[in-house]
Amino acid sequence: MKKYDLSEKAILVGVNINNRDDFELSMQELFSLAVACNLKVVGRIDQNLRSVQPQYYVGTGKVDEIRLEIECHDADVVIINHEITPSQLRNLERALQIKVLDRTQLILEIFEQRARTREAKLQVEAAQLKYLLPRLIGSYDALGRQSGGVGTYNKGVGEKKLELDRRRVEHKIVELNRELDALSLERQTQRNKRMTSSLPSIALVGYTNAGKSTLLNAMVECYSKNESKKVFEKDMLFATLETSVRQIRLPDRKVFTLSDTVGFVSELPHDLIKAFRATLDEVKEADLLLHVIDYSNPNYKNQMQVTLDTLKEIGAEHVPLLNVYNKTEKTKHVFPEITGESVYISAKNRIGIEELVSCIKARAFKDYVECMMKVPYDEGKFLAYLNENAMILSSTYEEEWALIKLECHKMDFEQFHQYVVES
Ligand SMILES: Nc1nc2c(ncn2[C@@H]2O[C@H](COP(=O)(O)OP(=O)(O)OP(=O)(O)O)[C@@H](O)[C@H]2O)c(=O)[nH]1
Ligand SMILES: [Mg+2]
Repeated sequence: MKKYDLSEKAILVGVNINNRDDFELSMQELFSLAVACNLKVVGRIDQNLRSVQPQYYVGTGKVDEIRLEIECHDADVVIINHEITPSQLRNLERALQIKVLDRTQLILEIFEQRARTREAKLQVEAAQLKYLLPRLIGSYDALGRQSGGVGTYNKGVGEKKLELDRRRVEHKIVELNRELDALSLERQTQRNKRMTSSLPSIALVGYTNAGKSTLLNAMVECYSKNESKKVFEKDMLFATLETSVRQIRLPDRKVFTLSDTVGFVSELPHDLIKAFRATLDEVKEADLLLHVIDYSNPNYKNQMQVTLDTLKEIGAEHVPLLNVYNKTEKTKHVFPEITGESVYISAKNRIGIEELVSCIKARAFKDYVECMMKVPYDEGKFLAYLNENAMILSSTYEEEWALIKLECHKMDFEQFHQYVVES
């Protein structure tokens, strides 16, 4: 697919159906998506309609207006604020004589530009091909159906080529999915390894640009010796595409894993969500989700709903959720504050991190018990296990055994009950 650079000029086109109050915000978001795709936005055309028009998405008169706008700015691409049908795309490209991208394609483009790991690249490619499949026909219009004729053996050149290509694309999708399944299995093995170490796993989820990566970095800065473990954060939609997992060790030696994940956006292409299912398994299998919200965004409520809907779509609606209202310093809300299932913080200014941690502890470590164990020195393996899997609070060494005050998972407590001297 064609790449874009800042020298390419884009015109945004949006239909406001029935005067939606969030129309302006959604056009602003389209602007940010275009910028994230490295395009320079030079113009914008809106139209109020009761429903989108079947032929061109906009009304016929608007098509002329868009054409004028293109000429006026010497634009290279038109971006539509919806997913349009294959025939609307074809009609618009023919009428305007330039490239037309819809919202879905734009998001796919951004993902393609950002994908770094093999898995992310394959996931994006699979989603792109699925998007392409019903749209293949447009590219072969020029070849036409010259031969006309009767029966399938007498198809036009264009049709035959199209069928061949369609089969090739379908085959490629199957191949990609096979490779993705293999990678997903690998990921599952890694996750299983992590899970047997019984550390609680916590995942950051939320709308794109809410501050998930900034919060992960804040936690790493506060609770990890190794600052090189920081991840990429930026004021740009879809800064993060790959899941990163970090170990966080709290001062009381409680340890958990924290994963940063890809952000969500309204109308995130369905195939893209499906393609990213392996990466998002991290979310589905977490013990706790931190729903990071850009509280300073006037559209934050809508964004929260999009996140909840997307979580449902990936099958993660059962995982306990803590609302983390971020960027609170930009609002009038007094913070840091904890209320019920919500905590108000500023990840960038590292304010409210301790409050957040206390909320995490109350939820992720509720199955932990404090006890005293007496472990003979010849049980070296068990001591090593405790070091790895329990929070050692203090230890005293006597002649034949160590007396260890610790906090461990309820399951470990029951399994190793013979060592417990006090609880
Ligand atoms: N004012 C303010 N800005 C913040 C805060 N937290 C994060 N940001 C900014 O918000 C922007 C996005 O932050 P990221 O951490 O990259 O957001 P993200 O949720 O990881 O975004 P994606 O990876 O794109 O989904 C950056 O410019 C951050 O500096 C905050 O508490 N206050
Ligand atoms: Mg991020």
